[in-house]
Amino acid sequence: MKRLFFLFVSVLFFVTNVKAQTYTPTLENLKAREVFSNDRFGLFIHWGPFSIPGDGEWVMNNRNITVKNYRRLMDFFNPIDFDAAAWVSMAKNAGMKYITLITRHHDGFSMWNTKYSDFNIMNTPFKKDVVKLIADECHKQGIQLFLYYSLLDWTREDYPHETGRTGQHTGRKGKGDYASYLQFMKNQLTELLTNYGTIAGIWFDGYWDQTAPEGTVDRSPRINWRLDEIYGLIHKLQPRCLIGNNHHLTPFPGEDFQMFEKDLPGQNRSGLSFQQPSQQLPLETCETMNNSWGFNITDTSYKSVKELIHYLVNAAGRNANFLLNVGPMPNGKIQPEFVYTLQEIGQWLKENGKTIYGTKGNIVEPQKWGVITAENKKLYVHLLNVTENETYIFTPDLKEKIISASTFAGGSKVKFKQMHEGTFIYLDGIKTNDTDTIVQLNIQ
Ligand code: JFZ
Repeated sequence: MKRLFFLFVSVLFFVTNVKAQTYTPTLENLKAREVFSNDRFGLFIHWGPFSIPGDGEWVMNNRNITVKNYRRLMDFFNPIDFDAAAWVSMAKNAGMKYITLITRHHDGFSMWNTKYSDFNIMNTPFKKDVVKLIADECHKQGIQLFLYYSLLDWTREDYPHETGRTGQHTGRKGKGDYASYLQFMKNQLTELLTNYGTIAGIWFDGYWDQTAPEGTVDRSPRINWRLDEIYGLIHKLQPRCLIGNNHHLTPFPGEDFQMFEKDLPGQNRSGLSFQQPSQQLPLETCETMNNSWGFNITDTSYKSVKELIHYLVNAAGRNANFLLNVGPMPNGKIQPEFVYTLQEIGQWLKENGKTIYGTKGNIVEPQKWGVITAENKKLYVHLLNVTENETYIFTPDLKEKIISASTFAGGSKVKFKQMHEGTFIYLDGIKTNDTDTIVQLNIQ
């Protein structure tokens, strides 16, 4: 009898699991994935009361600030210089096609008018719904909006904090209650997907709080997140809304894109990216302008315009979007160093965007000299690292027959020799560019 019961339970478990594993994206969702893949460049915005101490968005955890003390920040959040229109046009002028906005980070503060938590923007002196201001402006200026939403919460009592890797010193005493926390998240996500127009995607983060660290063999979660319920709700409310989750694992059923943090797909320099790039889903990689996501007043390790353009080109060459972050200041302004860099990238994209937007990558393995992007009957060979005395580069495995080659800028003829083993492209006589010399190959 007991045996039979176990059999019954395992069959039931199997059946429900199989059900959870099936996800058939709608046609409009598949279309949205394609649009997203073509976008190639977006703006990540980490902003909230955590910006005030000028010590990054992890300040609550890193400085062991209790919930009681952290709540004081709510009384200080009054960004008098915030101008949603200026942020959105800055992103557009940088050549970005979407914005991914923090709506609620690990500190649990909600940047919109939510009914489900009093720890929200309406209870600051600012008293304005930031998600609404930015969403309206994005819709007006025709740029897509993704919302970042943290699964991890350092403030709420019902978040299963006992098993969490972080947020252990915020003064919570009670026991977590995941059923209650899950309901809270569903309520909030329903608000976000109902009151702010079309939401292009939801960017989840914090799953890893309930697993052993990256690089550990067993990364199974300590709680059952029941993500299928959350994903189902999102796709029910807005079927084309793309779901991504920064869990640093192979994508789960129900997810529509795969993300990498501080690494190009296939790389693992950060120690966060052990996962293999998906062959089916659109890819995205996010990176910071200095070394911080949220505003950090002492972090001046700004990446150069050239480095960031290289990151964008390298991402496109690996079939991935680049989500570039800014951490605006507590007054609502974006620091001039970031504004300048974005302007310069925008200028570069005005001239060279044709070789990035709507292209495909992974034409050949990334090479020492750079990468190739492809569009229609054209291949764009991006020479990112060639020295002046190099007289040719060699690219392996081009399947298509090259008809002609020229520089993308200026269109002067480029000599090449295509053979069975690969192709030589000769650099003598062509004007190279310190950032990226692009050779266009017209193919059959
Ligand atoms: C996460 C956030 O914690 C971070 O604040 C930022 O929003 C970034 C985009 O995403 O970064 C991580 C993810 C995983 C770990 C640490 C930071 N981890 O596993 O320790």
